[in-house]
Amino acid sequence: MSHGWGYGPANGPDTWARDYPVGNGPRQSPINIVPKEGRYDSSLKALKLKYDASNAKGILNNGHSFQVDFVDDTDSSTLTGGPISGTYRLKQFHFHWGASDDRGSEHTVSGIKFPCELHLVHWNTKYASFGEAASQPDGLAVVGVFLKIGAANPRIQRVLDALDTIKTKGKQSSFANFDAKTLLPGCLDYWTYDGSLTTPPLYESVTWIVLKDPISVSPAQMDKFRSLLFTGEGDAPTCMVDNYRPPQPLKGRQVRASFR
Ligand code: E5Z
Ligand code: ZN
Repeated sequence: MSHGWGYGPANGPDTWARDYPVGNGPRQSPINIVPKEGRYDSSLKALKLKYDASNAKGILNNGHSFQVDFVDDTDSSTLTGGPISGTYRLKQFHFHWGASDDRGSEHTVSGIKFPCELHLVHWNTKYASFGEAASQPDGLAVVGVFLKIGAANPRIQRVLDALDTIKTKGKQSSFANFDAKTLLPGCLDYWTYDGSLTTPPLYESVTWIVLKDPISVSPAQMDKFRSLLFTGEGDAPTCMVDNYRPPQPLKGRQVRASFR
């Protein structure tokens, strides 16, 4: 691809496997979750998220989404428990969303799409760095949280207010003192399965942990996501919307549920 991967007709998800053949592999993400086919596993532990607000570092428009980045040189913001062994450190969170509220999530539940999906990305500290972990089969754990339309969510507003400072691709600004745990729903029941990055390089390195319960955002808050641009300053502007990969073949994988 002469212009790199994206979400348009010429460089979107249907084209990615040409440059990233693992995109046709056995454990690609996202998937459609069919609750009645998820097997309750009583051996699954409760998720433990220990996040330190002071690890929040910056916010970046990477041209595909925006991400809030965290300092990850100590074990002060970690994910343990759930389906994983050992300790995974929080690296960043980001979102995927639609051009309208009838689509935007990557995972679907019984074929139903949500307007947005939050991904909290963690790496396994048995490896030396995120970069090393990112291509290992047990390297990453991503917690996925669906957003649904409802009441305005005051806990996400500070993130949305920062988007004015990173409208175009490549812009970043400081984003300090933010506890990502405030973005999670009250109940941490989840589905889990072995999958991949949902963007190139599509590495099959992710233990997916998808929360059953969504969080709420208002229609006006969803519109704020759509005020970002895929394009850089000085380019012809293209709104950052529909930055999701559709569900991929399950290929015999088992989805487990932490709840009955
Ligand atoms: N949508 S997602 O949660 O599946 C997801 C999460 C993280 C990435 C992509 C999708 C991601 N992409 C960057 C490319 C990468 O991190 O994985 N690079 C790894 C190598 C590296 C130094 C990173 N080397 N830093
Ligand atoms: Zn993602």
